[in-house]
Formats: sequence, structure tokens, C-alpha cells
Amino acid sequence: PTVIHRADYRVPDWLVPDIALDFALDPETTRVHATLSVTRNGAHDRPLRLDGDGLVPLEVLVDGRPLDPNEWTLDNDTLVIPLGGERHSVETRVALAPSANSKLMGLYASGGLLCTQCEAEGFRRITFFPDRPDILSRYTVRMEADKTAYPVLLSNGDPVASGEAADGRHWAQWNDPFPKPSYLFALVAGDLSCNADHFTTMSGRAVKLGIWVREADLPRTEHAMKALKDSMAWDERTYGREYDLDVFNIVAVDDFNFGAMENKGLNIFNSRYILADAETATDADYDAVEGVVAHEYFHNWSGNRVTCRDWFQLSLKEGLTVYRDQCFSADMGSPAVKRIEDVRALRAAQFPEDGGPLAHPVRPESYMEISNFYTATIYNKGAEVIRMMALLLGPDRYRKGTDLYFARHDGQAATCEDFVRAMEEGGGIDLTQFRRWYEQAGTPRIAVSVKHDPDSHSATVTLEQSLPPTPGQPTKQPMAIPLRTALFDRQSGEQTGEQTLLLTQDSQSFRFEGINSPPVLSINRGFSAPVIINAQRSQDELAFLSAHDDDPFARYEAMQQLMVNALVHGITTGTLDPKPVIAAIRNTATDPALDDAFIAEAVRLPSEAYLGDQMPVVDPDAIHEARDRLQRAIGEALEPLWRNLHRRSARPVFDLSPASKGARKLRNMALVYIVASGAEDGARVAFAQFEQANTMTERQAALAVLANGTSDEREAALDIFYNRYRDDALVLDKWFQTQALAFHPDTVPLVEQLAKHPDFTLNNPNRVRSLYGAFAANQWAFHQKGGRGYTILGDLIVALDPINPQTAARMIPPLGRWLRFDADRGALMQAQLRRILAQPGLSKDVTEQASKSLP
Ligand code: HT7
Ligand code: ZN
Repeated sequence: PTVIHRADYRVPDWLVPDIALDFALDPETTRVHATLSVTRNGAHDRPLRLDGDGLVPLEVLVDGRPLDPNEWTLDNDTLVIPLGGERHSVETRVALAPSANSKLMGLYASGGLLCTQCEAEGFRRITFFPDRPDILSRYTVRMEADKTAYPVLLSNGDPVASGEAADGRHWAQWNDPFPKPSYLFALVAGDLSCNADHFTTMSGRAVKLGIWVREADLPRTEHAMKALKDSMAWDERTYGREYDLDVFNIVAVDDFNFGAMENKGLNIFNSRYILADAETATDADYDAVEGVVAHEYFHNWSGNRVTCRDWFQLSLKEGLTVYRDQCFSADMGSPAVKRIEDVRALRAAQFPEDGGPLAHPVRPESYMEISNFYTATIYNKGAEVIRMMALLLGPDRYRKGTDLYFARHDGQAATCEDFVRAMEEGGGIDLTQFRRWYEQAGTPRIAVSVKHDPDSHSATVTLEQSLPPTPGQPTKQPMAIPLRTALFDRQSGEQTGEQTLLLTQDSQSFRFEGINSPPVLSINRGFSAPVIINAQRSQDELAFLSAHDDDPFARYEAMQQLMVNALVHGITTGTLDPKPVIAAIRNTATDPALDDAFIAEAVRLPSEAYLGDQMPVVDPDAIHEARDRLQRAIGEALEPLWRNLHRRSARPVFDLSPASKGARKLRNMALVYIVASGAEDGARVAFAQFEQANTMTERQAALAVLANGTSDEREAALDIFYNRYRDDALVLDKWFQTQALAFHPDTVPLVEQLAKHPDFTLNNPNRVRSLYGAFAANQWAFHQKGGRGYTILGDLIVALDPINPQTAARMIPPLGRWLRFDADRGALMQAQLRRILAQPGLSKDVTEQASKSLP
């Protein structure tokens, strides 16, 4: 496949200021008639080139005249039309088969609906068009469909007309006044019901809000609607951004390759990020609904009004929008817990990506298939980069920078460089070196040492940074790294005043004055930079910070580091000392100043995968065994405490207040430790929680705990859960996921069985992710000796690629981590990658990921 390079960007030869689309919708054969007004861009004599993907032109007209087939050519999939004048009207007619579209890109059928997904390059599967984000057009859309099967017809912008047509059909027309790139086009037709509401903007305009779902799902849309209104108000308050159309619609669909899509005025969502009620959604699901609704809404400015010049700039909209949704969710709930969750997600997904064969900069230099670049690096590391700039500028200057960015680039297709320049000018700061965060891949490592000088009452903190080589980048330049840092006095427990140290050189020292005794270092507070710190702090110092640090993230981090040290020492030497961990947990769990949600986060053991990341070679069995042992020791030593917390945090009535959510989080954590203690009644306590739960948060947590064991209650709970929820796809996903994630000796054969279950299907990405995505994340089971897990994933990728290559390609990275494991496992993982690559007719998506993952 062809490789596209950032350096090859050229302005478009032809622009398309207006496009009219006419759809005769039908699931078997949809006819699309497109009329493009095209204008020559600059002085050149190059033909008009319109991207297509699997399209056959049935008719091509220029300025109303039908062309002979020899007046145009099809160059691979691209329609090439020589044009003589400066502006023309170009018409094409094509036919599509939405029901046969299993890739879920372009126009496809899902659960009786017809809907579209165009980002990144799906529009070319609908009509011939220069399908690149720097072509901004005004869209007029007319669609016609059977009135009984598709009573609701939606598109971008405002509805302008509708009427009856022959043969039981009807039509509607929508106009979008805002010029937009083709990836933001959307259309939905179906039998949908609407949760209708309204929002009055800061300038007093009334906006009609609609969330469109199956009628039976309407009661499950309240949380999403609240999230939407909260997001609209927050973006006005925080960024001065007002919504611009009279209508904002959201549609939920069951089959979706991603979380959601920010189409102008018509967001389309994976139903798992819209539907929520206490019976079927966990608190984490509620939070995800709130976060994704906000994310898509925020794109209206960071992505739609100001879009991307080319796909190398993807993080311009995604990094900024993730940062915006993270801040929103922090403001809606607990900032401390939100930060902990976001850092955990970054470390689980982005750090391994940055340290593996698929590492790429936040602004990549090349790609084969852009769908492969919707990554944790573009999204989550991109958000960290924005967060660092916000820290360096401070709130007021950051806001000046974003105001300037939005004002200067409104209605344009911009670049990451444009954003950084706006930050520089708005904030009055030089970000020359900081730009390396966009250029250099890899996670910086920082070695820290602290020297106390009693004579001068000062302490010197010395930082040394290094950035490992990544594919295509063998050597690196030093990064600009802002590290919020404080020193603590051991006796008083007081800190000496926080400073943001800006590390810009390979090695640099910073002096703190007024330090009377050897201090305890608190560094990267709030996780101010996405780096790995090696500060060589003793277990004693970490215990001190876990009790005294006034930065909640740093306090959590000290606790995690304490646990990691105990476990890594236990794994490498065979002797595990649980005492310091138990003491710190006791201290934290009984601290009356801490809230339940924070305690639950702080006492949770690091995941097996995170522990693997701390070791030179991952040993899945040793990690599992040591973590299990420590969990049991903590359970046993503090059993009365866990039982007390478990009882105390029960809530008879469901509500979504932070206190109630925190109580449920702590109750579930306590249950983990009660069962881990080996208490004779552990499974019964879990089963009782499972049966009596008044929320999915408690029910699923109890099911997960039982699924890890081999008790009779395990099978009973799994059966009850299945029979109760078998008709609810989103909850059934949890049933598959829980079993694939289970620390159970038979998880591998169970996953093989579940793949043959009548409710399993390769056609629904949520179901695929719930079984195989979860399994690949279960380090102990997936990496079981002998490579059966790798074969399972290899078989899946081979079977899924012809159906849905995007989803298949997303399953490759777990196999690409072979360098992190022993030689036997590594060879078996590579063998699967080679087998996949040998498949005839392999997609570009899987080819790129598999070939880059091999040496
Ligand atoms: N901007 C959206 C990206 C997206 C997507 C990308 C590839 C294939 C399918 C997709 N569906 C949505 C999602 C977002 O970041 O908001
Ligand atoms: Zn996004």
C-alpha cells in the first residue's frame, strides 16, 4: 500500500464551495446524485480528481452535459475529469448497497436504521468527492425513503422542507449554512423516537436539542441530555464558545466502529455512550456517557468550526478536545479522581504504544491507513501536550491563547503549528523547544536525585532526561518538561512551597532554599508531564507521602509506587514484604479527611499489565502470583476494616451524587479484599451483593469477583446474569467481557467457547471488543505459555479482516508487544503476525499494523 507523507502536503487543485446531495434511500440499493460546484484553485491545468472507494460512476455530467465514458477515467478508484474553465458544475450518479456494508464506513444499515460514518475517509464510499479535510463546502441534502420503515430523516444543519412522495415514500431537505469538510457529513434515516429539549445560549438564542433512539430506549437518554446541556453551558463559561445552529441532534446506533462522531449538528453515537440507567449502566458507564457527549459537543468548535488541514494534524482537534472533555468531567465531579483515572488510562494504553513498534509522534510524519492513527498517542498524549501548555501559560493566558486560536482560524482548516503559535502570541511565551512534543515519539524518562546541604539550608534537585529511540527516530533532542515539584519536611509534614521546574536540558539542577533537614521529594504533582520518573525514593519516604502529600495525585502515586516496589521486589527476589503496603493502606482507608472515591483509588493494587511495564521482561505468571499473594495478605490483615467499609458504603437508594458514586467504588474495592482474604464466606458475600444490588455498578463488580474464583456461586451468577440481560446488547457485552477478563484457570478455553456462543457475532464491534479486546487485556490468560491466546487472536483477526478491517486492525497491537516478553512467547507472537500477513487480500489497515509490528 502507498505511504502518505506529511511533507507532501499540497493545497487542493480544485475547491468545492457547494455541494447538493440527493439520496434515494433503500437498504439494498441507494442511489446518490451529487452536484458539485467546483472552482480552480490557482493557475494550473490539472484535471479534477474525485476520490471514490468501491464506487462505479453510473453517469457523469459537466455543466449539465452528460459525458461520454471516454471523457473521464477511473484511476484506481479516483474519478479523473479534465476541465477547461475556472468553475463548473459536476454531477455524478452512483448506487450503494448499505445492507452489504459490514465495514461500517460510508452509508450502512444498523438495527433497521440507515446511517453514515465519514471520518476519516468514508465520504468517498458515498459519492465521488475530493475527500480531504481542507475542502470546505456548503451542503444541501435531500433524501427520500419509505415512510413506514424510515419515518425520521435527519442530516446536518437545519431542516428546511419535507413532503410526501409516490409509493409510500417521503422526503426531507436539510441545509447546513456552515462550510464543512466531507468527514463531517452525516445522514440518518429510521424509526426513531426523540427525547426533545432545548438550550438557551449565552446570547439568548434557543437551540432545539434531540436525542434519537428506539422508543423503548427513551427512558435511558436522560443522563446524556443532562450531559449535553451541561457541556453547552460549560463551553460558554470556560472557553466563551456558543453553539451556532438552531438544532443539535444526537442519534444512537448499535453498530459503530468507535465511540461517537461529531458530525455538524448531527452527532452519531455508539449506543453504549448514550444509553444509561441504574439497572443496566455502571457508574463508569454513566461517566463515559457524560465524557463522550461532552467530547463530541466540544468538537463543534475544536474540530468543526476550526478543522484540520490534513490528517497529520488529527491531534489538533482530538488532543485539544480530549483535554477539554477531561477538564469538563473534572469540573462536574471529583478533579482528583478524574486525574487519577485519566493517568491510569494513559499509562495503560499510550505508554505501551509509545514504547512499542507502533510508536509515532503526536503529529505523525507518514501513514498508510489513517484509521490506524486514531490512537492513544493522538488523543491522550495529545491532551497531555495541551495540558502542559495550559500549565505553562496559566489560566488567563491560556484562555487568551484559545480565544486567539478560535478567532484567527474560525472557518479554516488549521495545523498544530497554528495552535502553538496562537498559544505563543496569546500567552506571550516562546514554545520553540516545546514543539518537540509534537515531533518526537516516546515517553521521556527522568532520573531524579536530591541533595540536602545543611550549611546553606538548601536542597538541590537534579534531573536527567532521556528519550528512548522509536521507529524512524534513533536519536532525540531534549524535551521541555514542566514538573510541578515540592519538598516536604519529614518532622512537620509541611511542604515548602510548590515550584514548576522546567527541565529543558539533558541534565539540570534546581535549588530550593530554606530547607533545614533532608526533605522528601514530591515530583510530577498532578502528573504535570506525561513522563516516567525514577526518583529512587525509599518505602519509608513513599509511606510518608502517601500520608502527607497535599497533592491528591501525588499521594495516590506514592501509594502506587509503594505497591509496585513491593511487588517488583517480590517478583524478582521471591520474597514479598507486604507490611509497608498494609500499613499505608490502613492509614489511608481510615483517614477521615479522605473521601470514599479517593480511598478506593488509593488502595487499589496496580494492574498486572502496569506491573509488567515496570519489568525489563514481562513474566505474566510471576506477576499474577505475586499480585495475588499481596492482595490476599492485604485482605487477611485488614479483614475487619474491609467488612466494615463494605457494610458502611451500602446505599439503599440510587443516585449519582459524587458521595454515592464514591461509596459504591469503595464498597466494590472492599469486596475484592474480603474475597481475596480467603474468608470462608467470601463467595457468599459476593453472591449476596450480586443478588441484592440495586445498581449495575455493584452487580457487575460482584460478578467480576466471582468470575475470578471457582466457587459454585460463579456459575450461578453468570447464568442469572445471562438470563436476566440476554436481550440487552450492552449488558450482554458485560457478560462476555467479565468472563474474558477473569483471572480463572480456564479463561482461555472459555474464550474459545464464548466465540462460538449464539450471541457472539463478528458484525458488531462492541461485541468483538467485549470478548477479544478484554481477553487481550488479560495479561495472565492471554500470555499463557504455549501461545494458545495468540492463536485465538490471530484467528479472530484473519476472520474479521474481510468483514471489518478497522476493528480487525485494532486487535493487532497486543501481538506486536513481543519484544517485551521472553523469547518463546515472542516467537509465538511473531508467528501469528506472519500468519496474518500471509493472508491473501489482506486490508490496508491490518497490513500496516501487522507489518510495522514485526522486526
Ligand atoms: N472524531 C471521531 C473519530 C471517529 C472515527 C475514526 C475512524 C473510524 C470511525 C470513527 N468514528 C468516529 C470520534 C471522536 O474523536 O470524537
Ligand atoms: Zn474526538
